[in-house]
Amino acid sequence: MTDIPKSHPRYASLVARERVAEGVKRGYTSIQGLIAQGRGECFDYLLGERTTPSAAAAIRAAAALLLLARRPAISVNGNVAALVPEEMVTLAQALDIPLEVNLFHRSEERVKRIAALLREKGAKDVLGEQPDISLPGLDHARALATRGGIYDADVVLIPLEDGDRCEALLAMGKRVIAIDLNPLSRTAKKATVSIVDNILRAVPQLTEQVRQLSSKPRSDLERMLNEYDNEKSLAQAAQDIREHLSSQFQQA
Ligand code: PTJ
Repeated sequence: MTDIPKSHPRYASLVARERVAEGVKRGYTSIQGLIAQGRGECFDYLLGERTTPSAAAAIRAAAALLLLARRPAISVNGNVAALVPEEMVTLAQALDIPLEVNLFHRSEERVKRIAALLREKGAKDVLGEQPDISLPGLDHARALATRGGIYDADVVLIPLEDGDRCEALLAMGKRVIAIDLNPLSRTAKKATVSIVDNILRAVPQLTEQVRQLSSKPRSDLERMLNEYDNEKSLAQAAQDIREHLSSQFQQA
């Protein structure tokens, strides 16, 4: 990887870029993943590269939803594997649930490499290498699922994807948590809870919230979830972008 000095003003963003590039070199990440990272970077820039208060509220609602779930599951794609492999393993361990590799640009080699990476980072339960069923209504590789994992889950975390799987999962009666810096994405708009934040910042905070809320009674978690409104949260993200932009131009 390119050696980026910590003093560089764009250190965090450059390190993320390096991780995704490294993911491509090591065979975890698709070449298209580089473009997806660029789109994410752009929205992160517009948001001011921070976890906004509305994203923090979404993270809290997502933690409540995961804790209320009977059987939650987490989906991992090539960009997620490149950016936050350890953090995803820690989240799965905090919830005692499986990680399932699910790819849009699927190749068996890439699935194997991602699964091996997650196991190397300490994951006990990794699914996705032998999908045994398809999600109805999707005719691409993201439909492939595993019984006991995403297919049987009642709540699914789907970070970094903008597509039709969110709708397919909702149509099956599941609730969906998205992590997506683009508040305009189809997935962000459709998901039950959309965290508009960089996955690098969001996942450690999500794990922290899961730990903090795990001792709360279900009624408190249900109240937190009922108070959350995804449409309002996305509108607030758009407002956060407008405010950040105008603050930048006022300073100039
Ligand atoms: O590994 P595969 O084959 O499953 O492919 C993964 C990608 C990401 C290439 C695939 O899912 C894809 O093409 O995704 P999209 O449609 O580009 O959507 C990715 C979304 O994630 C976009 O809305 C980006 O803004 C957002 N995004 C990108 N990087 C980040 C991000 N959101 C949060 N944190 C990021 N670091």
